[in-house]
Amino acid sequence: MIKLKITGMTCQHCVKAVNEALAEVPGVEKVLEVNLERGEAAVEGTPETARLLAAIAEEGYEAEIAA
Ligand SMILES: [Cu+2]
Repeated sequence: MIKLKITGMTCQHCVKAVNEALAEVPGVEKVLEVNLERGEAAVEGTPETARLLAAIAEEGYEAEIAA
């Protein structure tokens, strides 16, 4: 599982956009959660982390890998 910290999400539309963006990254088997309140997301699979971050950035949010 890869956990991400995401800043900039303000509503369920953002959650949906992030969810769909993550799901399209090669190597992502499943988006486990995108949490608006905590600004977190988790995916299952073996994607390149740089591509996860880029996919979120393309939607207009900032992301980093959560330790
Ligand atoms: Cu929104």
